[in-house]
Amino acid sequence: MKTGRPRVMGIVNVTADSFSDGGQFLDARAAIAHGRLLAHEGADLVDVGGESTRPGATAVALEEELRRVLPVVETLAREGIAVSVDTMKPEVMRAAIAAGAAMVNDVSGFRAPGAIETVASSKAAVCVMHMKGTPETMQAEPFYDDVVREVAAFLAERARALEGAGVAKERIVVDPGFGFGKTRAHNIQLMRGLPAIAALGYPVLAGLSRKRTIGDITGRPVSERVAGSVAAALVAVQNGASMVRVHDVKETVDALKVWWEFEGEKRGP
Ligand code: 7PM
Repeated sequence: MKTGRPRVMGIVNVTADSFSDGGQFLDARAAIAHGRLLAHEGADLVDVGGESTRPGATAVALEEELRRVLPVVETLAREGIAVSVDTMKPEVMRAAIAAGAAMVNDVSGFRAPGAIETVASSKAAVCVMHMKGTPETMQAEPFYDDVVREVAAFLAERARALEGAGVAKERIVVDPGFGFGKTRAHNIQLMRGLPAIAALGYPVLAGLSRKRTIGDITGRPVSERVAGSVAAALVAVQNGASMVRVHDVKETVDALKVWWEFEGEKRGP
């Protein structure tokens, strides 16, 4: 259900490159500063993640993820910035919601035991994403008979499970999970199939920012994928996405403003 202009979710990664004890504090400070910048650039919300959900990433321990993410969520939320937390762990969901997170973004689609109950007992919005396998293994020869049908069926099943546990439909966003157990061809099929995913009746979030498919198409390294990513965000919105998850907020907001003025209002809310 498309209502109104497309929204922008800005990406805030809380890294752990720290060597010393002081490093943890500095990493949080950098992430907070980045979140403030993205909000200032026009992000409707910022997605704070401790890098446990990245393709190829090994799992991050609970205590470590809490240490990275919580101070950032708490500080940004206290400043009135809408925050989503990118995690697969119920304990992190619970703590982040208590710290003021307005949304939980789970790339595993709330499959961990207790994840559904945790968000159901809160008022937080949820983003249900499709991922084939786990972050460690998902890019090893992913196969689908029909990627759009399979992703749509998974998202519908998870959304129903959330609703069954008491999460109101209005709180649910779905995401096909570009790049999560998908080849370039799968990502392209999913982009073309976004209208079918939007037809499930939930707002759709699309995340293609700086991803490998953008690199494959443009031949550009990660540092030079802004224009390709902005183009992908526009196509996603054109195909029915209500929200895009991006690194380059300023550029994406400008592009979406222009798109909305020329094209968006035609469809209207
Ligand atoms: C390396 C590769 C690092 C990919 C980080 C990533 C999504 C997400 C991510 C998405 C939702 C990134 C990804 N992608 N959550 N988390 N949708 N809902 O580009 O597409 O940040 S991690």
